[in-house]
Amino acid sequence: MLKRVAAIHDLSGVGRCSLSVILPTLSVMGIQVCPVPTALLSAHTNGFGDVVLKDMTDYIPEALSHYLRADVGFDCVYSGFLASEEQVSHCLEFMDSFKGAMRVVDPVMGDGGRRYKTYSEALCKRMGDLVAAADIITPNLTEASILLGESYPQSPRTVSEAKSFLVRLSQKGPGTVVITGVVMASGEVANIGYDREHSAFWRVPYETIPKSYPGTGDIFASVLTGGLILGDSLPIAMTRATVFCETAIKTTFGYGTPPREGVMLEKCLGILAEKGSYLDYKTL
Ligand code: PXL
Repeated sequence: MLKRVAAIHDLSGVGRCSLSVILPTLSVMGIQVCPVPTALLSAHTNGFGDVVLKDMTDYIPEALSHYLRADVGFDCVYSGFLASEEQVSHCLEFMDSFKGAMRVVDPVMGDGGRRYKTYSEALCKRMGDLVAAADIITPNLTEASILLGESYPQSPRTVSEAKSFLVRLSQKGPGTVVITGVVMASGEVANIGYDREHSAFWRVPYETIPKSYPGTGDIFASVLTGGLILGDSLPIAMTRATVFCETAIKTTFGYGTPPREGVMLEKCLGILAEKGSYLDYKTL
């Protein structure tokens, strides 16, 4: 049987982020994705000016009731971009309704040290409640700082600072924490991870390019989630996700397309269907 994921994210028509990239990414990995849209947007909120946004807050509990009536189950509930504070409660209800389902929270709130336009301080605060209920979280460094109530670190992180970030986030609830885009004192940029049960810390360094593409965090979290659902260990899932994002970013950079269009996922998805060897990880 194929595994099934409920993906509670927005659907943005242009700019390759959220459900527009999560659906093909998890599908090509052999996982069924059932979209639960939190909002419909004409485009993501990073580079297209004033977007059209239809809030889907009321839809989520109605969809959940239907799934429960129809005896539809999920192996994983995975949340991302939320459009209102009430949606945090709706995500928690969703997670509580499917006992044993893996709870993945990508606490989408900002990037590059800044909150996204639609994220109020109150919504960011509520995101902490969702993180507390998660098994796995995948913040970038901006989101990790918001969750910890700290300012965005301008300087590189030492190994002990990086470990402290991971452990303190894990103390909020999730047993597995992965932080993306951490500039390390060694000069490396890495995705770093912590598995509390095994007291294991991991880092997967990657090469950066001088451009930033929206949606790459969504792709990273999807590949990581897919890998874990398929039985990858944490370091292998992190490596699979890092290598895929690096490939998609470098492919796109080579074509010189505008960053607001996101990465050229269509050119790269095939890699995910192949059996790769993902052993380039290191301990942190
Ligand atoms: O990729 C994160 C994301 C998701 N959804 C929407 C966004 C963004 C980032 O800009 O605007 C609508």
